[in-house]
Amino acid sequence: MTETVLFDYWRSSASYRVRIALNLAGIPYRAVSIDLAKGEQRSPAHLARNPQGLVPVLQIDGLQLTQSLAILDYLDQTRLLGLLPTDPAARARVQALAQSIAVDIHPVCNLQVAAYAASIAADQTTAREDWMLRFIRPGLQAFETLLDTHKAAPFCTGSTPGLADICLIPQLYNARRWGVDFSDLPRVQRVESACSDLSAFAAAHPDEVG
Ligand SMILES: N[C@@H](CCC(=O)N[C@@H](CS)C(=O)NCC(=O)O)C(=O)O
Repeated sequence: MTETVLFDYWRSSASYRVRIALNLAGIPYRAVSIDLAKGEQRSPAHLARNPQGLVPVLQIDGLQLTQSLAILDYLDQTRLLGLLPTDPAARARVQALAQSIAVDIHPVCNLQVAAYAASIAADQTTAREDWMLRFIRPGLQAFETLLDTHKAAPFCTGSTPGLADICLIPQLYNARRWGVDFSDLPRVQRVESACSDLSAFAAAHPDEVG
């Protein structure tokens, strides 16, 4: 069997998603840090792994995979994690929750996007924080409303953790990092509490791997 290697960065939300899924799957892996603060994602060695210059990259089963959602899908399908329901309508709802974070919030708050926005801001003192607040807070408020519609518990969409939880928890870490308050979002907080009780989530936390 080939060794599973995750090229990641401790604070990267997209990497954090994959760490959670690898833990849920019980797959031992070696983590190789790509230091985003030092620009290692743009090194020739990393660009050879991922021409996008992003983490995570996962080497598994003789494959080299990029894009966290694609990696989660691969792990779900090959390790039968049950991250998505089989019913098409329920599946679409879970994907909508997950994508509201991974497709809508996360990309505009990515390192290079936020850094560029801050660099062209008139007042640069709080530009990065203002940018994060501008996108993360409404995104989480909408997520709370979507959760309210589902009325599932204790996780986003039921009694077991799924794709939406895997996307939410790293986004909450990121929100705290940038001082975005979500103490008024009770459903989001309940999901966070349920996930933090699971070792797969706890062991993937940036403080555990950084
Ligand atoms: N859609 C990609 C996004 C990956 C991504 O944005 N990764 C960030 C860290 S969370 C990164 O590598 N940023 C490096 C940079 O902006 O230079 C995925 O889900 O894997």
